[in-house]
Amino acid sequence: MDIFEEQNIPMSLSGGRLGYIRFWPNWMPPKEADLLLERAIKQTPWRHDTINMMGRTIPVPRLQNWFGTPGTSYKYSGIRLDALEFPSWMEQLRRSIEIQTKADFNRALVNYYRDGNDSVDWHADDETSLGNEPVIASFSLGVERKFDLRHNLTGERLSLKLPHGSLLLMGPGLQSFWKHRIPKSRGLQDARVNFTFRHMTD
Ligand SMILES: [Mn+2]
Repeated sequence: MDIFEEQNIPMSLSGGRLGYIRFWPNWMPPKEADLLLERAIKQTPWRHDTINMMGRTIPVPRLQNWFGTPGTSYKYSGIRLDALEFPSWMEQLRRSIEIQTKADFNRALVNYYRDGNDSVDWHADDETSLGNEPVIASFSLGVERKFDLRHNLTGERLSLKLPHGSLLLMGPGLQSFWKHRIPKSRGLQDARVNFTFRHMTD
């Protein structure tokens, strides 16, 4: 493996509150990633959920679905996602990512950013159901999007670009000390699909 395919990104100290990140910008070969993107867009039963904010119903600015142990569910922002069984192609992806990251995953939130108008606002994946200091692997397909990080106390900002086929491991500290987002990207026409693999107890 080319040494540039794996980068350890030191998150600056921020009062000793480190967030652990590992990044493989060229994790999946482009041709394989192309096929997987096409498959993900076609074969995922996309949901378009709405959230209630101050008495108003607002569509979530992206499509999504949730995979894991059937009969379980995941709740965030008032949305309940009942787990679908991993299709075999996603199961294969899950296992490859487990091998690369040496972590265990049994859930995936899959997001479809149809174009630059789709986004996810500042948040941390810190629901109690995800356990203490969750480890989350984020795999990106499709058009490159910006991934912003902001420290909760210092306001320090970091930005990464997440290209087609890249793998980002968000480790201890990242959800408790930082928020992250995918900002809108004006004029961008192309789609991105993102898988975030997580671990939850059944
Ligand atoms: Mn997130």
